[in-house]
Amino acid sequence: MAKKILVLNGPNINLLGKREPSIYGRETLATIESACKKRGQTLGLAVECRQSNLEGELVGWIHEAAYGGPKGKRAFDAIVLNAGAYTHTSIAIMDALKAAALPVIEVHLSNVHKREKFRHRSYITPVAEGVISGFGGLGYELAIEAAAKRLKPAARKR
Ligand code: DHK
Repeated sequence: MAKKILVLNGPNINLLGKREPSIYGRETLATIESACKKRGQTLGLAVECRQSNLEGELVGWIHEAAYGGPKGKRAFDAIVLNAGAYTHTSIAIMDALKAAALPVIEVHLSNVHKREKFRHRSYITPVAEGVISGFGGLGYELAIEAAAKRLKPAARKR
């Protein structure tokens, strides 16, 4: 069975294309999500994408990824996460990721380290496999690649 990746986006990411395009680009979330699914298909992975402006909903989806499968087992094998501004504030999301104990790839469209100081701190990074920041929508595809490599290290040759 194909491994499953859950791509989660947090607050304001639904406004991509309209929102501060000089920072976040003109690509819409729908375009990014379909590119993620295509990249997943190429790599033999099933990709599901969700977005929420609510912290608790993101926490619930992380729980579901880890424990919402048959017999309370995992429903997804890895999470690609852009938690938006919750990246810099949410102990609840960090704790949910710790509890889930699934591989997490953190993504940011912008290079957060070139921006305001409050964006330099991430509660996600300490529990993530790695971080991709500053490559716009491409970052999500790179994250899917990284997840594929993480999930099938032996099968993928480079
Ligand atoms: C997205 C947001 O919404 C911001 O709050 C983060 C991140 C950066 C991004 O670059 O994708 O600070």
